[in-house]
Amino acid sequence: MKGVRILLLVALASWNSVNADLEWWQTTSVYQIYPRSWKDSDGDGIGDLPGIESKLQHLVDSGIDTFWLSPIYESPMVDFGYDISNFTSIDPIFGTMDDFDNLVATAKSLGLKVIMDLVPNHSSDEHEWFVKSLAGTEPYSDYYVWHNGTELENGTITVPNNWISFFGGSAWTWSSARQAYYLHQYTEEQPDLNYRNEYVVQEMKDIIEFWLDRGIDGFRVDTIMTLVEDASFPDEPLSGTTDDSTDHDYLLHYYTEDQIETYEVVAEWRELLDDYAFKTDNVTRIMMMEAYSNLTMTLLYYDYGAHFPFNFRFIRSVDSSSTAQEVKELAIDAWLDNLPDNATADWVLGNHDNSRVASRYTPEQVDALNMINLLLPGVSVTYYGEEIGMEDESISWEDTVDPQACNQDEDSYESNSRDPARTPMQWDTTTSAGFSTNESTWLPVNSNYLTLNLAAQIDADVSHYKVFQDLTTLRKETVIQEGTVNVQLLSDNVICFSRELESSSEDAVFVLTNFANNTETVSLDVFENAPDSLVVYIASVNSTLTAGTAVSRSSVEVSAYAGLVLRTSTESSANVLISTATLTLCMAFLVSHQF
Ligand SMILES: *[C@@H]1O[C@H](CO)[C@@H](O)[C@H](O)[C@H]1NC(C)=O
Ligand SMILES: *[C@@H]1O[C@H](CO)[C@@H](O)[C@H](O)[C@H]1NC(C)=O
Ligand SMILES: *[C@@H]1O[C@H](CO)[C@@H](O)[C@H](O)[C@H]1NC(C)=O
Ligand SMILES: *[C@@H]1O[C@H](CO)[C@@H](O)[C@H](O)[C@H]1NC(C)=O
Ligand SMILES: *[C@@H]1O[C@H](CO)[C@@H](O)[C@H](O)[C@H]1NC(C)=O
Ligand SMILES: *[C@@H]1O[C@H](CO)[C@@H](O)[C@H](O)[C@H]1NC(C)=O
Ligand SMILES: *[C@@H]1O[C@H](CO)[C@@H](O)[C@H](O)[C@H]1NC(C)=O
Ligand SMILES: *[C@@H]1O[C@H](CO)[C@@H](O)[C@H](O)[C@H]1NC(C)=O
Ligand SMILES: *[C@@H]1O[C@H](CO)[C@@H](O)[C@H](O)[C@H]1NC(C)=O
Ligand SMILES: CC(=O)N[C@H]1CO[C@H](CO)[C@@H](O)[C@@H]1O
Ligand SMILES: [Ca+2]
Ligand SMILES: [Ca+2]
Repeated sequence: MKGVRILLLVALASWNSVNADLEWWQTTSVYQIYPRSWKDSDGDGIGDLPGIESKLQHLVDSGIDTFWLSPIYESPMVDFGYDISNFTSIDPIFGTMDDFDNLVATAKSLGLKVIMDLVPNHSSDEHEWFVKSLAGTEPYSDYYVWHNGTELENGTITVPNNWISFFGGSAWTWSSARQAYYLHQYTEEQPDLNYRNEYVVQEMKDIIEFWLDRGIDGFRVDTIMTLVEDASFPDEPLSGTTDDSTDHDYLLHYYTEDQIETYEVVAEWRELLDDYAFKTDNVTRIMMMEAYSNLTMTLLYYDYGAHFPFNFRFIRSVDSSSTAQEVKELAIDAWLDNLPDNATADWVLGNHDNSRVASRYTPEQVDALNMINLLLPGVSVTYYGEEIGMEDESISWEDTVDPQACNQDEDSYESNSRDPARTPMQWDTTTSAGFSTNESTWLPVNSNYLTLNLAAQIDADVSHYKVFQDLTTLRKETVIQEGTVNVQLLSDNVICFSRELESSSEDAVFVLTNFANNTETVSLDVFENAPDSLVVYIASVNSTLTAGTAVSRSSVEVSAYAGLVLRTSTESSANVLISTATLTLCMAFLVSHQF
């Protein structure tokens, strides 16, 4: 009897959240944890795995289904873990392999999926492979992209071509040990791996399997667009957008990015992931791609087997000065209208390489943007701290640690620094915002933590966090998981999208977001199915209309930068109906299987 009850509960839980036709990942909400900054368990001022494990309940409380860990691998930390010296071990700063296994076990017990960062483009120069490659030891000699250099007329040997690193300056560094140049699209301590070498391809597949065997659910793949370069090493053309010949933007990256061979490697990984699921439990393991490429080349990852490439349109294509029309066209329609058939959309507002939402846009827009992120179809991706609207902190030159900023000087570092968006998570008002018992942390805690923190937002009647929780709860309803989407511009400043089920117009959800700093009154008449009267279901914190307020379809007041979710009623009648239906179905199932 106990077995039957458990089965019934499982059936109930899964019915409410997952449609039989959709796989777990297609509607999942992803949360990016930057491990150095989330929770420190041992007081050294740096976040770690036991710290993360101790706070997983926060993800459950926030309605998050999946978390992605930025790199925790062994690393000299030149690029904070994106320079890996051993792809299958944990850096002692973050803990041990046992700590990792415990974290995964706890995550599973809480129903959370775990995604690891895969950094295939390069390793650290301290990786054993590079050390052996430098020495010319086989089979490693060809593991990296080596070049003898170009001989000038007077006999001088110089760099192979004009390629520039993302962190500025030539992408080639001379090795006197090997008497050749090696390629590094990032820092010189991050030599690019050579995917034209079959051993390298196999090594990376073994690494993928190693982590799958430890129970993870997929990978977020770092800087995929730079994986393979043109084998004939041609100079890249000038972009004409900057005169600074050391700046990565000085060139158009026709030969170092978006090569078709890169996509072919991705297709092989997809095959591996599918085979793995088939061999084990038939639960899909996913691959999400980080590529700052143009729309065509980004979407092409779908065709080659990525579950989804990150949709960076809200980061790269629009900003706080964009009009509502630009946001609709460039950030929303461009993605939805160009997706391949049956592809799963995704929405990303921020990450550890970009200013926080509250700073890139305004603090007032945090809730409206979270509404877009969490209520449009497909996957949502939330950077840690965005659920409470954390803000960038300005970091002094002395405290700056990001290599991309340290490469600059005191006058120019700020525009290149990614540190302001990487400060510790603001849990509460205790020492270091509850992040660490150490008063000194690897990056300073934002000075606003006494007022802006999770505990305060849990206590408040109205807060960014409360809005976030309401949104993730709504997100689990069928109308958001499966409903159609219709995006309309209601005025110069207000975008509205509806989510509807064909079976029931009762459940329709209308999401209005005002991109201007003034109140707008709009009509929903363009939505033919919109009922005459609606109720505010969720409102952003400074909205003049608050949850529970009745509104008429022909005149809805949306205050400055506000977001509103409207429905026919404040009750979610759908859930009650579904539960009853599920019970009946479950009973039928139990009876038919003669439990
Ligand atoms: C506190 O953090 C600083 C670095 O921010 C570190 O130097 C110090 O050792 C830490 N204190 C303890 C007790 O670990
Ligand atoms: C990585 O670390 C593991 C565990 O310490 C070790 O067994 C393995 O040989 C290392 N691999 C490389 C390539 O250094
Ligand atoms: C590079 O130089 C080495 C030794 O100097 C030589 O064996 C090799 O063939 C050269 N490679 C190319 C592509 O010219
Ligand atoms: C060879 O020519 C290059 C480019 O013209 C110049 O920069 C370099 O100084 C010359 N080297 C010698 C030894 O003359
Ligand atoms: C996975 O699915 C395939 C095809 O439906 C089936 O043959 C196989 O037995 C399943 N494997 C497991 C472990 O369920
Ligand atoms: C996108 O990038 C590819 C590869 O660099 C290029 O061929 C294509 O013309 C670009 N498309 C647009 C619309 O810029
Ligand atoms: C899209 O999904 C539908 C329904 O599952 C299926 O019939 C169709 O073949 C799919 N299209 C593509 C291009 O995969
Ligand atoms: C909300 O309004 C109050 C009072 O006008 C203001 O102090 C606060 O900054 C606003 N907060 C947000 C997130 O809009
Ligand atoms: C919005 O308008 C208010 C009142 O006019 C002003 O105080 C505030 O600075 C404006 N906010 C932005 C982000 O422009
Ligand atoms: C968003 C992201 O993860 N960006 C990373 C891309 O790869 C480089 C090099 O590995 C990192 O420096 C970035 O942080
Ligand atoms: Ca620590
Ligand atoms: Ca590469």
